[in-house]
Amino acid sequence: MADATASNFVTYELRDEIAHIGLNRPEKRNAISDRFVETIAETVARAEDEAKAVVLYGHGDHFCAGLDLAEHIKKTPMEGVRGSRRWHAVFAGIEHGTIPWISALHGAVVGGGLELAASTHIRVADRSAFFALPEGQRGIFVGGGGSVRVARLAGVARMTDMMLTGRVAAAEEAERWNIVQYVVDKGEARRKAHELACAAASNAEISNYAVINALPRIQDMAKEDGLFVESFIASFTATTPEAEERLRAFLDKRAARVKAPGTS
Ligand code: 1HE
Repeated sequence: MADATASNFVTYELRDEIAHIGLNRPEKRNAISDRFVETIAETVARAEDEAKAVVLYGHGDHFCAGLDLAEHIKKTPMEGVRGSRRWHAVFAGIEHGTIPWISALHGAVVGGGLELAASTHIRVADRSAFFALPEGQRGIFVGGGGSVRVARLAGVARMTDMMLTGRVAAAEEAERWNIVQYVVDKGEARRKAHELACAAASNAEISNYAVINALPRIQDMAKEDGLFVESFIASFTATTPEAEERLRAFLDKRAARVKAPGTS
């Protein structure tokens, strides 16, 4: 472990150029207050400066219990709007930044915690993880980007069910619903997320940037517009000096081959 630092709400350490960012308010199940959001914003900026990828996890028994409900009582409508827009801006810094984020999920991944996880690029859950959107039970609505990101991952029908009925998904169910991409044994999510982050960090930076920024935007475009944009990004990335070197390394048999699963 190198450069381990802890600030209010978040721990940060750099391992193999991967930033490990830990939500650190376990006594409140990592519920996100206004100050907590600002700490996340500062940590996003630091990771962008120093790391090639990020592993995001939660300290204690849960990833994140969502919005700090204690703080949310007695807000004015405009304070609510500003708060929600701030979550949008900070989470957009994750989703549309320059480096891949992998979230390692365990315990409760609920409300704003699920919205935070949905703004990362790959989600790994251990078998203790459970997923819910209890906003309806609290008399509120998603405000951290869930209606866009969770609905796109799981589909509007599933998200509607979760919000109307309080349905809670276990890790395997969340994998079937496309909310998470990997399910691992209890306690293994952070190790698996680090392995995936290292794999992503070994790619060309410009390819990673294109994957995390172009792919979601292209999904929002008409088919022909998407194909048009794709051709420019393909050409731009393929004509960099780094691409030339990586392509040559493959042709000179200096680069690893793609291997079938289960072979070494
Ligand atoms: C909290 C919060 C919170 C816990 N805000 N304080 N999120 C929710 O509706 C989920 C609410 N939380 C829970 O359902 C449970 O706490 C958990 C399933 C996550 C964990 O259960 P457990 O038994 O381990 O912990 P606990 O005893 O319920 O909570 C421990 C303490 O954390 C307790 O405080 P204490 O002073 O009595 O010790 C809880 O009050 C506190 N705590 N969760 C504030 N969320 C941008 S819009 C997003 C909208 C949403 O996120 S809505 C969903 C909110």
